[in-house]
Amino acid sequence: MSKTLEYNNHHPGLIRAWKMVAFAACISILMVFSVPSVQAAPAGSVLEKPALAQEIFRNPPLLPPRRKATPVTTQQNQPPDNKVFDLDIKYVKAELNNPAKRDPKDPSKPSYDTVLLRSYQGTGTSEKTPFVAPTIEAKPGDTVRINLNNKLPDQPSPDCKDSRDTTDENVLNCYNYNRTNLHSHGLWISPNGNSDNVLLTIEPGETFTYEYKIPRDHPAGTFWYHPHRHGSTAIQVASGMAGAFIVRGDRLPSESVNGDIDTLLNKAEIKERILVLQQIQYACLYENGEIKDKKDRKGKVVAWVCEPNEIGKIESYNRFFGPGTWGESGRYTSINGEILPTFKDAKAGEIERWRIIHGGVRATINLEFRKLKENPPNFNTLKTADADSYIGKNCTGDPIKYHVIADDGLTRSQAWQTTLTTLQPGYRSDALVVFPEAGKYCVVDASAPALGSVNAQGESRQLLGVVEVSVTQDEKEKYDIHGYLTDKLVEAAGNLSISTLLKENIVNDLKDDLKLSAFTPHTVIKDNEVKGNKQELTFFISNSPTKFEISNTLDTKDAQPYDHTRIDRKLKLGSADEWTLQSGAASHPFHIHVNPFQIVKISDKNNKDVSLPGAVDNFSGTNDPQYPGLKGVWKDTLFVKPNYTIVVRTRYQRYPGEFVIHCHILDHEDQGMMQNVSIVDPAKGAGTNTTSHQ
Ligand SMILES: [Cu+2]
Repeated sequence: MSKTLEYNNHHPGLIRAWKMVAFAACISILMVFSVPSVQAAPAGSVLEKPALAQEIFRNPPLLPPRRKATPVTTQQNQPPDNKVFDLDIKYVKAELNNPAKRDPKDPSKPSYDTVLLRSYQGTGTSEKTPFVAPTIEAKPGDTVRINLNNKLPDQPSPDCKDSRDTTDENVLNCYNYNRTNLHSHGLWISPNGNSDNVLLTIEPGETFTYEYKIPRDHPAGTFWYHPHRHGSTAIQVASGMAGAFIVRGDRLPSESVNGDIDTLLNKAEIKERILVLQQIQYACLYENGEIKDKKDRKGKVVAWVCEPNEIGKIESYNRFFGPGTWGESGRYTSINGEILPTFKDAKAGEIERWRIIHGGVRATINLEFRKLKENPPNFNTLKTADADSYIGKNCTGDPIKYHVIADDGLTRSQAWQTTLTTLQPGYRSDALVVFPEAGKYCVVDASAPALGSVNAQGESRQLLGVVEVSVTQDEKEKYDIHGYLTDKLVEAAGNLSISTLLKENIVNDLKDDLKLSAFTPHTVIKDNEVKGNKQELTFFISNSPTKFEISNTLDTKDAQPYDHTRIDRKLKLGSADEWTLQSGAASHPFHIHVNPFQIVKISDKNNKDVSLPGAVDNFSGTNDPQYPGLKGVWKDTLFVKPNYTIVVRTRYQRYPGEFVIHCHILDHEDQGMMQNVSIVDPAKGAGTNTTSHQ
């Protein structure tokens, strides 16, 4: 145990992994059978305090006042498991389908590019799709251990031309690209020790065991994991190093405690799909490191190209990231490691739960489903530049209505009916989808306006894949989806093993426009909990030289790039803050580790609240669908556009320690758009990162 002493008084920042290994081994033995501490959350009963109700209802919207709503804390029916994953990180050479290239032997078929990319290999990985990480599934109460074995070479790739001799941690440096670590994005677990700690480095050749003790009251939902070492995050995530992390719950709601939405959906026998969306942005390079591309007559790059004998790689930030690069690459957003996949086993009228994870870097996804007309031209050789026209001619059905039930893994208090969901990098969306009739449906990524996109130049419409829907007796062509879904969920609620009174409440909730109040994981953060506590944050990009920065105020003059030795914010354990988020240059997805936040308000410059359901967000001239309906929603990642003011609230309910907030355009994060925050227990003072799991 003597190694644990090395934790004392360390500077925040990049702890070398060798210090951690012995420590991890020691605490593993101690922690495996111990019980994670469960700290009671403030009760959210509005009935108990009727005088407050008026004030509370104004902002943000609340759960219906007729029932209590507290975080789920009941014991899982199943005992906790200890799950172990072995993940090697190494270069993998594989063939990636490239619809823009034709098979010389059969031009009706696509060809492929050979690529050599960093990849997770090990438990649950597939040879066919090496550039997506395996899905990790766990229950609240489980301990998940991931043996991360960094087998990347201890030297920069010969193809890398990025600056190698700088000591500036925000200047991209080839020597960093094979360093790594792991982040469990959205998990509500400790940021310390060998838990969700992204402030350490696992060097090439080192092995490190991450151990996630998922508390018993952890929400069930859709989360994900990816590398997060400052300076190599974008390169590694863009190579496909990202996977789903699903927490499944079987806790029924009770009169005093909320339950898992899984219990209701399982009763309704709803099938699910897990979809990890990624942008794998490989290129073939000239000897000088420049990307081989194809230009149109006006000299505009229309695609990156690889000859048959060449190998596509991601070894540099030069032209790989930045505004417009994803579009010009002509690459495709992959789903679960496949390009333009066909989902074959859907049935008309069946409700499916789509757990959608944006695990990519440089595209905004606006998800729609549209019926594909009969006998369409083949889409397996569709170039991204031709996708808009193909969709316009062939995906001619109206976008189908579907219902979002969770954002970033956290169940909404009411299902949100929509025809389009915006997923920025890091976002998750759980949607209940019903394909109303047999046939084929296009999975469409609708166009995004410039300021609504992480590409900063707007994005054209793309095809992501196709769903083949077979006919059943229950074809729902003639039904309205909202009513059909309500009926199915009401029927399922009737079969839950809960008290008659609660069942009645849940049924009434569902009939009241699909409210899900009995299944939300977090209580509303009210004014009297925030007590006027404030945090301010502004993203900024300063010029000459370019610096990616964050300000602790709403003034861009205070913005600074990341410094691993600096704690940017000290936050008080047990308290709640209201955060005001802005951007002084371009749009950036704000992500905070560990504790999620609740959206209070998103205002444009005219002070119009565009987070309200039904709001029209057209301040920049183009209609942007991403904000309306987000009021009151809990998330861990949220897009911040310039000229908008976003107000969110978060509580630091447990887990003292140090972690980060950052822009989820990961190349921005790598270049300095990140801050260290420390949650300090007022009873114990600073230096809390000497503890391990809380
Ligand atoms: Cu950014």
